[in-house]
Amino acid sequence: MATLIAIDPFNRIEGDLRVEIEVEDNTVIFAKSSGIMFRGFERIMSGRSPMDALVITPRICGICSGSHGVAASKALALAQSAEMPENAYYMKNLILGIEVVMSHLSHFYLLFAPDLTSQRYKGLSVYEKVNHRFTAMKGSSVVMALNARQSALEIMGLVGGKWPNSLAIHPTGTTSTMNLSTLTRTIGILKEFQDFLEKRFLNCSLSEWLDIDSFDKLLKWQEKSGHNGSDMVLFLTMCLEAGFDRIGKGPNRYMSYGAYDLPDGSTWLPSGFFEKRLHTLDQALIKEHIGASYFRDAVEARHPLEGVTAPLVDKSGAYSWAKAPRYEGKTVEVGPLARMIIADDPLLTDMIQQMDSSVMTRMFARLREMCRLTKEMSLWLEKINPAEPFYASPSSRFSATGIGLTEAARGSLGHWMKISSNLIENYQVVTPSAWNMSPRDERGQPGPVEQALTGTHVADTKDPVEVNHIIRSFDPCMSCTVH
Ligand code: NFE
Ligand code: MG
Repeated sequence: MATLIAIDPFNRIEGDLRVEIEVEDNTVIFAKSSGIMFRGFERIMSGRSPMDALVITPRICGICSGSHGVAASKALALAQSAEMPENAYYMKNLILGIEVVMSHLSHFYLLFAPDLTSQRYKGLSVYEKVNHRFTAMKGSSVVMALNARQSALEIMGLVGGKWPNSLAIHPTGTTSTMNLSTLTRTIGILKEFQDFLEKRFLNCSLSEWLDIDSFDKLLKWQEKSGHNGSDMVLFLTMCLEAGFDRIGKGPNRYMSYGAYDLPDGSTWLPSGFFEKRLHTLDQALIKEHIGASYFRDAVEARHPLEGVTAPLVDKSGAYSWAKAPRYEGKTVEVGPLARMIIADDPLLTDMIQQMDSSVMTRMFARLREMCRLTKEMSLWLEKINPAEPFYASPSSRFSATGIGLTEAARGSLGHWMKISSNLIENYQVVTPSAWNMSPRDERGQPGPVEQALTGTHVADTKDPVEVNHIIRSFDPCMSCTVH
């Protein structure tokens, strides 16, 4: 007989998530991911001035407000045909980049790592060390990571004015600026953050770590560093001993909108849809489905520009306040793993070929991106010229549609707005966790997390720690999902 396990609330995440699994013969045979609270931000937006999106949408979430600000500003920029001075590209990239780095750091040390200290892992060679470094709030590395996070927050203050809910992000640039003194301070604080990564997290230079371009080389680096080395070596050893490379296989389809716009019209991270190989991304192929979501509509799926948010609390068969976004009708995974594959990161591309998508590859992609971004941010800082403008005068006229696509810490984030008579007629937000934590669609296709959980071997149904690892490897945020 199947055992039903409900994890509700799933702890240490933003927002309210309920996960139900059915376990038979120690194997998950069915999984359900539910967003259990409705927030209604999309309904709040109708009838307001388009520029209000810059103030309201960041408040969708306390941990990715900068990403929502960037998406809203890009949607407005398209609707206004706005142009930005060069400095503003780098300022916005720094606001987005520092938010993502801060999020990845917090995810690893504060959200994911506490589960590694479980009694379950007593037999592993690294158990004592993992407990010493990663015990919640007290572990020696956790304390240091909290200090590094403080440095990241200071940088955010310098580039974005405040966090969360910076008001500096605009379609025509940033209202925050830098002079020589703030620029020098920011460079210094970023160096402090990099010091933490190099001394504690990696125990080698950022460049040496980023030069590792295959899984074989990663294992050689691990051997050379030894167990006393770094948090990264410890985590790598733990992943392999505990089998994190064999749990949490997702849909193996990935999407990235591309992010970090540059003045020459390119982006630092490329966009794409990956299914067996890389395809050009076309946002017109996105639809949100509502078969198992508490919403009513005459049709089962719509492109976000035509999206409808009409709650129906007692809808039969529904189990989530999240809609179910699909690309060409297919489930796709978004997030750091998707971005690293689409950016052709050599280490992650090799790892995914050797061990498929898993808790381990998902975690490594996130940590890899944290390191890549830290290096890139120092280059963006060098490009800022305090003597040049950061902001251009905006136009007060808007065309009929605005689309703002970017990459938040957890994955692809899109804002779609329809404007008529200079007011918002419809505003639809599709967040990363809506993609990853989505419920089934009308065809019964499970969302990525539901799929990743199904088939998992659960050693102890009273303490399903494997299930926790898999869910957390996606870094869910439910405040965003149900917005
Ligand atoms: Ni609420 Fe967010 C991010 C957005 S949702 S955290 O990153 O957008 O997944
Ligand atoms: Mg939405």
